[in-house]
Amino acid sequence: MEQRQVAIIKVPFGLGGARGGAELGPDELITAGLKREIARLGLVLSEEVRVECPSVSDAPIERNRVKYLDEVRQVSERVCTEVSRAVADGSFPLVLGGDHSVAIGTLAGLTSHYSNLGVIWFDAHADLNTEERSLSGNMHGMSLAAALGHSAFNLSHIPGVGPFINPSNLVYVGLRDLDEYEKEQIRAHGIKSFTMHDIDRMGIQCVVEQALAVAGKGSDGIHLSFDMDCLDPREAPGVGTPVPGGLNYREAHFALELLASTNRITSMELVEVNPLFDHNRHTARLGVELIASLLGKRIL
Ligand code: B3U
Ligand code: MN
Ligand code: MN
Repeated sequence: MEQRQVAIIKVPFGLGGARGGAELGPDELITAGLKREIARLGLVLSEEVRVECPSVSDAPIERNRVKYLDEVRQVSERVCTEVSRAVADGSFPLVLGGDHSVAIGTLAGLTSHYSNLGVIWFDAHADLNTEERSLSGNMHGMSLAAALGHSAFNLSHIPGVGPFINPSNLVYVGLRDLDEYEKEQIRAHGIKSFTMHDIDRMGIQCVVEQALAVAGKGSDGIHLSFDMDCLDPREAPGVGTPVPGGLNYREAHFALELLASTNRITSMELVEVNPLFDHNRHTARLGVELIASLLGKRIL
């Protein structure tokens, strides 16, 4: 990481997820000691903003097939503004979700500064569904489809938001739960994907090096989008949609340490921490440790 200034952007939004609780994620990460870790690393916390988010109590009862579209749009616009401002200030944007629909705003804000943004997406899921093809109607399963320009939902009306992210600079790590339509999309667009099978076969080091090569090729910035459900539920039980067979503690740390050592990552978001399914703040503490690894923490 080149910047020594970090901007924390908290997005307490859970209406894009399958079940409530992700809106508690940002505060849980702060309580688990995130700011202390940032200070220990000698980094300057340039700002800490809290994006105002609608919750179930102020949203109408959802009867549409795609759930809380207006709320996701509102939050996306606000996240976009905050991320864009943090980059303009010379800070490293650290977005704390919230469910993974917050990535729509993050990516929009980043493309207003980076003309060719690389994206590394750690997730059990591909988040590639469109409004028509989603089986659940949950927007957190559609964020990349929006960012790639595949869905009707987009933020191109916001002045300065760049063109969509390029599928050739997008790479997945940790996939293991895909809908049929998402599999077709990955093949059709040739999106580089390292599934859990690939991690078992090649090892996490090789996977991360290859992922960096894909995201970094010709790009002027690399965003790390880290969905906590990429981890095995035994490591990270506090997520909304756990899927067995995920990354273990050491693989996840090693991956983020490797990414940190390249100094190529220019922004990060950590999403889907859900305290309602956690035990003793375990998942949030792990999230904080992983952010610290990405920001440069070393054992020795
Ligand atoms: N692909 C499914 C499941 C899912 C996506 N993201 C999460 N779950 N966390 C969907 O709902 O689109
Ligand atoms: Mn996700
Ligand atoms: Mn996921």
